[in-house]
Amino acid sequence: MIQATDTIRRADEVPGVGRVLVVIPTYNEADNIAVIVGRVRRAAPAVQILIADDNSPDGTGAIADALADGDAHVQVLHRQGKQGLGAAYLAGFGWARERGYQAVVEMDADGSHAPEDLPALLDAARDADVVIGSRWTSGARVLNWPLRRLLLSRGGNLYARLALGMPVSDATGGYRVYRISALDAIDLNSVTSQGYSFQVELSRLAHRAGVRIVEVPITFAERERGDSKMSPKIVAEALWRITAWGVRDRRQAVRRGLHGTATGQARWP
Ligand SMILES: Nc1nc2c(ncn2[C@@H]2O[C@H](COP(=O)(O)OP(=O)(O)OP(=O)(O)O)[C@@H](O)[C@H]2O)c(=O)[nH]1
Ligand SMILES: [Mg+2]
Repeated sequence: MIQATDTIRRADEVPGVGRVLVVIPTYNEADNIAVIVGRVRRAAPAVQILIADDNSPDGTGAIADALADGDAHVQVLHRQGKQGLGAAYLAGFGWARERGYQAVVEMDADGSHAPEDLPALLDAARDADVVIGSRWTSGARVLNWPLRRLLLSRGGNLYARLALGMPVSDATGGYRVYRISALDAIDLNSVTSQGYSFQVELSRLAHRAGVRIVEVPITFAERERGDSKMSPKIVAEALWRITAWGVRDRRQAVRRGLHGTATGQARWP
């Protein structure tokens, strides 16, 4: 009996990491959610999946419920309305912490983040607190992205790196593993981002907390179905927030007599 329980427990753990919850935020992803859940289940059978749906008008929540009914590895967090990616992730992180998970994964529902890359990310998490799936490191590939999106991502990352002094190639990327202990080291209550500057904000906070961050090359593909939620408002939010953080960091560095260096940088691998 004890042996059987042990076997079940180990089957639901990722070696060297523990119990892992993949949080998939959704807003109008009815055409994508079943496909992505199926791919995650095949690529990483040990992980649990939480779909964090913001009451999508296209019925994504009901499809998610049906998936959860048929699979004990899938659960759904129904949220009241569209509150942004950052809020959905923070709710998912809290859900994971309350239930004793050791790590959470961020993954888009639209197929841009290949579940087939997840084993490599989890493998890297054995020796890291945060793993960033990077589009802009050696060995990564970006498929079918229009030039304007490529330029936006490269430009945004260059700006974030220069403004915030973070030696990370893809601070805006949203395919990540966080150990819960790393999230505990970050003051999540201070997070204010709503759109995809959430990813930059968490990169910055992790960097400042001095946790171990590694990047793993991924194959990123343009979404095939459904509509992007990217908007000029989301880009503008990222731009002004990065600028404000950069100014604040520099002021702090000056006050500490460390002009030009960022806190925690020496601990970055
Ligand atoms: N719960 C929730 N999920 C959201 C919200 N906004 C976006 N998402 C989800 O977040 C993920 C990323 O959104 P996308 O629209 O793909 O944004 P993006 O990847 O930056 O943009 P594209 O590259 O154009 O697809 C998807 O799974 C969305 O369904 C939101 O307000 N609430
Ligand atoms: Mg997308």
